[in-house]
Amino acid sequence: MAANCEQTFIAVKPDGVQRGLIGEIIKRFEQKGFRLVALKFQQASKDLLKKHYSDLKDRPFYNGLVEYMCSGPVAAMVWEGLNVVKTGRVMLGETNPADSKPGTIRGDFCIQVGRNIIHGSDSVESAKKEIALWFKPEELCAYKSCAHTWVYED
Ligand code: IDP
Ligand code: MG
Repeated sequence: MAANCEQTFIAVKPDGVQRGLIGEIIKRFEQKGFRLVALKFQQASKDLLKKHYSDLKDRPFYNGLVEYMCSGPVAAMVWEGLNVVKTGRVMLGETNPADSKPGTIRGDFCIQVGRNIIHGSDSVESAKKEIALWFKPEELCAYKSCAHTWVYED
């Protein structure tokens, strides 16, 4: 796969949705130059969220995290581009908004770790797993962005 076809899974969590931040978050990824390849607004099931956060199942906050994540709809997305996983995490900020710099999404829009408004894959490997969990292959759109040659050198 070409380097600029790397993909990451981004989800606006229920608090981000309720606070009207879907547009702001999409705007930041769009204006950076990343390409949206899938977008789904859904009430995720507890089963899906338990799988999504299965790595954290032994943590004391796990049950509360699953409850929070299914407390309302989420906006699930796949974004594509060069180093999008790592850069996406930089754009999100730290897990705890208190440690997130202004200019990052969590640094600008939230206060507490249990209401940190957005999820982003932490590695290319977890991105692949998360995309497969949340989307069917046919839900990912293949298209060429007309901005491509203005975003990338080649
Ligand atoms: P990440 O979202 O930055 O990748 P993870 O460590 O994977 O952070 O944790 C997943 C999510 O679990 C966090 O985004 C946050 O919503 C929640 N979380 C993490 N640590 C805590 C905690 O100490 N208390 C409550 N919720 C937490
Ligand atoms: Mg994580």
